Order: sequence, then C-alpha cells, then structure tokens
Amino acid sequence: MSLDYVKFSAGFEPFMPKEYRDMVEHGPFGKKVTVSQMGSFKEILEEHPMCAGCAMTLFIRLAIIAFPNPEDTITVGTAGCGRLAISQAAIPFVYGNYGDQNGVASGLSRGLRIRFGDKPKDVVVMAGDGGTADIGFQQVLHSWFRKERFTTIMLDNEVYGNTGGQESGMTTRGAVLKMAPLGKKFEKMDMVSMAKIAGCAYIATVVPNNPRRVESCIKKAVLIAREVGPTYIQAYTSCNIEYAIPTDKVMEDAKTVEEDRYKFTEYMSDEAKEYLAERYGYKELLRKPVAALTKV
Ligand SMILES: Cc1ncc(C[n+]2csc(CCOP(=O)(O)OP(=O)(O)O)c2C)c(N)n1
Ligand code: SF4
Repeated sequence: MSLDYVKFSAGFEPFMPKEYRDMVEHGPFGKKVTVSQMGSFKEILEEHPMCAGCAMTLFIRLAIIAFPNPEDTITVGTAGCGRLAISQAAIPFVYGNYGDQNGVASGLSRGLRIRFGDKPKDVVVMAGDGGTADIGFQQVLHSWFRKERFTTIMLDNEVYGNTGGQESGMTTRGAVLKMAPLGKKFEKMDMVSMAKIAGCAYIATVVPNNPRRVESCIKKAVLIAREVGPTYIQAYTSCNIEYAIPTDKVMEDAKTVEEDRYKFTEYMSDEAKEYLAERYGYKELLRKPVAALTKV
C-alpha cells in the first residue's frame, strides 16, 4: 500500500489519533505482504465497530491484504455491516446508496480506464448478501451481463445483520431469524449459477478460515477483472450475533458449514486461464500438451 494515501499533511501529525499514527508507522506500506504475515502489520484501524469475533471482519482483512495492487485499488461498498470495517482500511472506499454499488463501480471502473489508460486501477465491490442479491440484484446482474471489468465480492452472512436479522435471498430455507420468526419459506438464491450464466470470467465460493485460499482467489479475481471480464467471489462470513454462534465457535462453524453446504468451488473461463498464465505466470492453469501418439 502506498504511504502517500495515509501520511500526515504537514503540521497535522500531533493532532492525529494514536490508532492512525500506528497505521502510518506500522502499516504494510510500500511492502509486499501476504496473509501469513497478518498481525505483524496494521492494514486496518482497530477501532472499527464490527461485533467481536465477526467472521466478516476477518474475511475483509484477508481480502484487503490479498489485493494485488492495493495502492491503486478502490473499494466500493454499500449499507450493511461490512462497510464499517472496509471504510477503516488504508485504501480509498466509495460508499453510495444501499444497493447501487455495482452501478457506481461500473462508472468508476470505466472512468478510471479513460483517465489512466493502461495503468491498472482495480475496482473491487464488497457488499452484503442483501446488498448484492436483493436490493442491488438488478445492478449486479446487469454489470455482469455488460461485462464490466471489476470484481464483486459478496459478504454472505445469510441475513441482514446491520438491521437486526431480516431474512435475505441468501438465507437458507427454514432458517428462523429474529425478524423471520416463522422460518424462511424459499431456497437460498443460487448466485453462483447466475454469475456463470451472466458471463463472469472467474467465480469462487470460499470461507474465511483458509486464509491462503482466500488470498489466492482474491488475487486471481482482481487480476482477471483487469482485462478479461467481471469476476465474482461469494464468501461465507457468518453473523455470530444473528445466528447466535458463540464467539469462540465462529471458526468451527465456518469449517462445518464449508464441509456441509459451502464447499470451495472455483470456476475460470478458458480465456481467463490463458490470460493469467501468459500475463501473470500461472502456468499450471494451461492445459498440458497431449502426448504425441506413437504408432505401433
Ligand atoms: C435504500 C435503503 N433501504 C434500507 C436501508 C437500511 N439498511 C441498512 S443495512 C440493511 C441490510 C444490510 O444487509 P446486508 O446487505 O445483507 O448486509 P449485512 O449487514 O448483513 O452485512 C438495510 C436494509 C438503507 N440503508 N437504505
Ligand atoms: S451484526 Fe453480525 S455481521 Fe454484523 S458485525 Fe455483528 S456479527 Fe458481524
């Protein structure tokens, strides 16, 4: 990350909060860092107001560390819990009306390409399941069909967490929530299939308790979105408050849910594979040449 974004303007240093000074002093600025070094630098202000133990916060931190070009990345968010943490990171964050994030990101990504040409400026949307699959659904789908080149990350806690527990399209059938006391009557929306039909070039489903996998998926998604097409990551980021998961069981829950119904999946178009292999050295993605047939 670039120190230029966070360093103090002349004369302001003595007045900045300690949290902020710590970030300037101990941030990962100008260094290449990986998720395995998490905790040894300060990529986010600690005074974010997310609930203790929230898996979404962990996922957001991993995602931010994994961005391939953080000094030139802009995140776009919307109403929901996630923005409370994303807005504390040392990277620019655009926040609009609830559900308009993929519309805003479309304009932003196009504008940045006109303004900066070939210099990569990555746009990454991070929004809740309600923001993505309910109120923002139309804009999400249309941005995919239009092949807008940015990454959409759904922070799927399977509930409206920020407003106290309404069901979302991503809530599983039968789930009983504070504001869905009779249990949800419909199936969880299959956003992965919709992303495929709408032409996303890369799609992955992940949980936060495998940091290296999260890192690898985010990197690929952001790189592919630069030139090939839209990319989508759907992350299970449980809401320990609305689902009453004890704080010390949050990671255990993620593991169980992953094994049961949120398995790791990864899809990549052939064009995306070739692009990653040729441009960024992911040679293992290329099909192995078929061995020549030997006549007998
Ligand atoms: C237009 C509009 N309608 C409703 C709201 C109120 N609101 C804020 S956050 C939210 C739900 C967020 O749920 P989700 O997108 O799943 O994110 P989470 O909080 O679970 O992370 C709602 C309905 C709003 N801010 N703006
Ligand atoms: S309400 Fe749920 S999703 Fe929101 S910060 Fe708290 S635990 Fe996390």
